Amino acid sequence: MSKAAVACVICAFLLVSGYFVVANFWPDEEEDELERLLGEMDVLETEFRELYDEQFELELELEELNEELEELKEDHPPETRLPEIEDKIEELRSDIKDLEDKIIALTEMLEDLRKKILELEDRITALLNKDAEDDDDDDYVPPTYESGTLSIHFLELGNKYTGDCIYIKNGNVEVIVDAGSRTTSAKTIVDYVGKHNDDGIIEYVIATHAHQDHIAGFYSTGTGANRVLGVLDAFNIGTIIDYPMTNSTTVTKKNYEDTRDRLVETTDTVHFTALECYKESKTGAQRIYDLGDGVELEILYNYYYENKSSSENNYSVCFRILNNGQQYLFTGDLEEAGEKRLVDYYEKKEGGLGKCVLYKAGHHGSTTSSGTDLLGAIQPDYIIITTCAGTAEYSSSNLSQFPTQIFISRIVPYTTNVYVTTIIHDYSGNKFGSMNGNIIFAVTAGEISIECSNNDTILKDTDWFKTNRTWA
Ligand SMILES: [Ca+2]
Ligand SMILES: [Zn+2]
Ligand SMILES: [Zn+2]
Repeated sequence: MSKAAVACVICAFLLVSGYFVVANFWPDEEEDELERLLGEMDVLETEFRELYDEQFELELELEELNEELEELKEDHPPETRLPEIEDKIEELRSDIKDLEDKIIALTEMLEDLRKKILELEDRITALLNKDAEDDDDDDYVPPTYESGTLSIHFLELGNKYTGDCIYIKNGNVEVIVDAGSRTTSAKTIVDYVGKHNDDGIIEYVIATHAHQDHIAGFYSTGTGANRVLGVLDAFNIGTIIDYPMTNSTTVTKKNYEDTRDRLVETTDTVHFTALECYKESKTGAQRIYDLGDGVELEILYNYYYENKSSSENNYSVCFRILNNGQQYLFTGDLEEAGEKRLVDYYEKKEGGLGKCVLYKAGHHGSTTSSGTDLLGAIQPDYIIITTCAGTAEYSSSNLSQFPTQIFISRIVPYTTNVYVTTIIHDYSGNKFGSMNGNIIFAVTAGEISIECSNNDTILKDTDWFKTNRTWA
């Protein structure tokens, strides 16, 4: 996690809804205190990351020394061993012991740091909760659907950050895909899903990749009165499917994985990587999960499940929902290189991915995803972009801000049915609001409907679009 990103996790607490900029109404001392705590958090996160990397290096070194020792012992059996070889072996053993001690010490330091970070998060939450409660305008009641309807909900995340959380409901069978964008999104997501969930069980959870804006809302934060339940603790979880590969060393990733592992150890939750599902290489791991009423969840093969990439995004779990002849495609933040492999693989395997009525725009409508190969292969009728339109989070140049002009130009040939969750009014001033809002794509007996919490205006007809983009 970048330093700026960590600070942002906390900034998100500032905002409960829409246009309010709570910080502006704060007494100066509280604002100063918040600033101080955020600075402290920044330092701790950096320290955590550095120690984590150091530990990783030492583990590699340890592995090498152990190999060297084994080779030496093999090459020189005890009966023929010369004194200088004995000395060398002793020396190696002592080096190994030193390294092991260092690694143990580092592990303890990392654990301490993590506790400190959680405590700090607590204090920040407490400070922010003071003001946040008054502004909670939670009067939106999402529609309920009769049985036989499959609904796919693209959620707003309660802050100005781009990220994913998709809630899929088919009767009582539910899937949550990602829980972004920051730890503060957990409450927003849990509240929303809680309004729809009847059985307390989320049958499937998919964590596409280890980026903060996809996993930060999965785990709980705070203690006592400030405890905020993450998605994994708020519901009973059936099967967790996640990324087989990661380069990440962030505390966010560790917190998510620790929570996942705790559930697996202490509850009935099971966990598979997407590769285990695709290969069905573990008992219970399936390539296709039956969600009932002719609806299936199919884990697709992504080359980067088992090959290294410099981009974490390429490790994204890819899957499709098959609904009585219709296909809906989800590729997380998969980038163009990964998309090309995906298209190619399914081209060879089954003559192509085939038309996908619904496509969740890869990587929030960035230029690095939704390449022409993928779009050509799936010919989407509906595209949902989970982002804050016009966000300066990743770029200060207008045309490169999500959804980018290049991305728009690529989707123009396929459909005007394009929807976006959130919009930025003033990024540095923490002002954001709903674009379409929470977007629900619902299908009953093959009939598609789109219902949004704010409005149903398609992207190209919005004021933001008319000012900032061209439909060409
Ligand atoms: Ca359920
Ligand atoms: Zn993302
Ligand atoms: Zn990502």
